[in-house]
Amino acid sequence: EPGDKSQPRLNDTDTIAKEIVEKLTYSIGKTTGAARLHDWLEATTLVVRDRVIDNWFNSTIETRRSQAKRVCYLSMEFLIGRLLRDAISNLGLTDPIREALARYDVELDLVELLEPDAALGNGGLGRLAACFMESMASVGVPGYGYGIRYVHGFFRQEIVDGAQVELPETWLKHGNPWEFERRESSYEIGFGGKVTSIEEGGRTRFVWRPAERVLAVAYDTPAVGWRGAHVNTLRLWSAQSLDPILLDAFNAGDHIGALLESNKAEAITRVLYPADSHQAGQELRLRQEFFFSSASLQDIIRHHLAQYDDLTNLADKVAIQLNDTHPAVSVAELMRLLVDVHGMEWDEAWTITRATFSYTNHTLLPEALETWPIHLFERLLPRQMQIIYQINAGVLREATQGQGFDDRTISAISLIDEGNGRRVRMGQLAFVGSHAVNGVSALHTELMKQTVFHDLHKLYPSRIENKTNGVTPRRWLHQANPGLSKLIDETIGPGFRDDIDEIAKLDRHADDAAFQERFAAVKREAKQRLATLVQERLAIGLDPAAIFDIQVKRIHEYKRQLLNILETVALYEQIRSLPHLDWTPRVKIFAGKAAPSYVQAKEIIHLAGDVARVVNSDPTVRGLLKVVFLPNYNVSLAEIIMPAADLSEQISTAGLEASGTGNMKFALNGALTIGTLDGANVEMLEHIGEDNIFIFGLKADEVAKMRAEGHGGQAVINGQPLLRSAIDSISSGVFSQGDPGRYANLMNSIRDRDWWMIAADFRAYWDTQRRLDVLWKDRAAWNAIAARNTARMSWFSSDRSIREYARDIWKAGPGA
Ligand code: 26R
Repeated sequence: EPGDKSQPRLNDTDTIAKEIVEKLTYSIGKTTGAARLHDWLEATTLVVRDRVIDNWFNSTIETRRSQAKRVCYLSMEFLIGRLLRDAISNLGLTDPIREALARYDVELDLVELLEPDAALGNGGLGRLAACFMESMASVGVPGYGYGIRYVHGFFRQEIVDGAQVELPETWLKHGNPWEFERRESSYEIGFGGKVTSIEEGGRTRFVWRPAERVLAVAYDTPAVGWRGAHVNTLRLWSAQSLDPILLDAFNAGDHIGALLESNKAEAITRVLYPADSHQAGQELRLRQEFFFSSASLQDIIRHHLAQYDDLTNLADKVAIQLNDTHPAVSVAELMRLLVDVHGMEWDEAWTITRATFSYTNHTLLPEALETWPIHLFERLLPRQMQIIYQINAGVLREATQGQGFDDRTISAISLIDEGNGRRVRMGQLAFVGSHAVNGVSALHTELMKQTVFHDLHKLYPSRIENKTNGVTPRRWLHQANPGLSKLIDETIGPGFRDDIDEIAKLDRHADDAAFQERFAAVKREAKQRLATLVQERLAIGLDPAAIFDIQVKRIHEYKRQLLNILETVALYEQIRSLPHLDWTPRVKIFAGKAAPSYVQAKEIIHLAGDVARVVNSDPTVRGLLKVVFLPNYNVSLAEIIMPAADLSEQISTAGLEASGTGNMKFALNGALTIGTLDGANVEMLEHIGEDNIFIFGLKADEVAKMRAEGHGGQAVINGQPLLRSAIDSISSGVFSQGDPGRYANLMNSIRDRDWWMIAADFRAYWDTQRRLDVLWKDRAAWNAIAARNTARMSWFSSDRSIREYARDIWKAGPGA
């Protein structure tokens, strides 16, 4: 019986070695002598996969048997990265597999490196979804991730002549052993067409007749929890044409035309949109959003009806989490399915819909909030548009009856923005269609109430709550940092691997000199690993004795890589003019991708590279300052970078970073943080303690106030010679010889509007950096702080986040 726990597979080295050779022989058709590293990867993956599948069946059967409530996490992005090491580690197979491969002179670490990095996401939101999948499985929440199986994930970044170049990413090139196509789980998705109505038993029934139909086909990937106890499913949808070839056209000799429709259908899931800053309003993006929303909801309903008589108890048996507004059209689509397809009364359907959905907001940036032109929405999704009008009428009725809602507040609440050529506001739709709406850090949640959702919050005052983000300690500590994990094992025992809160026991050791030294040795090794990578990829030599000062994340004005670069230039100039001072050696490392159409972000990448070239070739700062821009930042690179940082840069303009999760990965791995009081940094300060984190700069309310008062940069710059000189050098072409105008726009934006408070925060940032220089010289003090960071980060585990969602929002999972 497959999945039968009474006959568990053996996990000793002999058994594993035998199975790997068997897979190599019979599934791949290679002898051990002829096998290439890729073949070993495939064989190893298949052996691990068998064990995953056993547990997967058990989990699925158990969820069904117990009629447990399921959590469906709808997300346009799942930035899962590589899966083999995660599965091996969570199943406790690391040693036997390493030893089994070693018998054939194959190194597990090298095999793992060959797996493509699945980059089905842009950044924070997508990586959070991946951490949540792992934590749901680890905590034992029956979870289903629903998303899109992009053929091309997030683009590969190359730097050519200093500028970012985007290249297509092809993770499926060699096939994907982790996914299972489920042809039987296919659904039709409609677009366009007409809505007709029929009178039926005193009730008007609406029928949508789409002009186009596309097939959504499911691909399932198992998500393995810690110790393999629970395995959940990530179900990604792929678009296929219903008629692969239009026979009439084909037979008439139009061979190309016969394929047009299938190309158009399959284009829906071809590529991930690489923008995370400005919503462009592209039709294909709206098609993607509806495509995966409708497929997921049809799947959820079919699943439900296979187990229960009708849909009246839907909200008791499923919770659907909307990861930002990208799947927000689901609110209208579920209403359509309940009312038009399953014949439910509007009011009952609305009650069920609200009770089923909840919504997480991940950004307050006005330019990133999704709205769709009414004419586009109406053309593509005519019935959903009608439903949105009807939902809106109900909400506005409630508001008009409420106290203190004037015309301004009512138009702010409306799902339709009448101001900008009439648009559908997806945030409002997600909000009113959900019983719970959450922000991703305490500060962000507070700002949601004060800004974007101010008026909806007044109408529904108990709907918004906070759920601070977290990261999975399995990937970001156990797997990424085996050296540190081993040291923790040896210091406080292995209990922290099952219960991350036990890591707090390290605190007692933070002041112990012997422990500090071992902690520093682990850090040093990780830095050496990163230095080797930088040497190999960029031919830049880094000294692990220097502070590794790292900022890795998407390139964005609000994240202020530019502030970091200006401080680097100022430091460079100071070292040059005062070379005999006792400078602390530093390595400044940057990595991150810019949205292809984000001009300023691309200029920032160019500037980082230009500064790196000049600084790294200047003998006067040799041994004191190095600058590196590492191309193609992704999950796999992050796994090498996080353990190697001494200093983590979390320096966004206060009020703009919803949470941040890189901040958590760095601190967990013993980096000190230099940061603003923004996002989850605020809560990190509370947990780590103010002596162990380096906070500087304006606070969110001060930023808002200065912006309102029309702050500009020039006056500040005039009073700060270091900043002034750095800006002047960049403007005069010191770093862009032969092209002095290259950074004119970037520099002028600081002089004029200083919207991101770079000039305003420069001095505080510089001073804090110099305090860190001094601290570095007292290595015991630095190491003690670093160890306390690791000891005090357990609250930022995504297990804690998931338990809070499960308890407060989903009412699902163990103990529900
Ligand atoms: C609409 C479209 C252009 C778009 C906008 C924004 C697409 C994607 C995004 C990404 C945003 C929503 C995002 O990733 N936000 C990040 O979410 C993380 C997880 O909650 C936070 O840690 C991080 O602060 C936030 O920027």
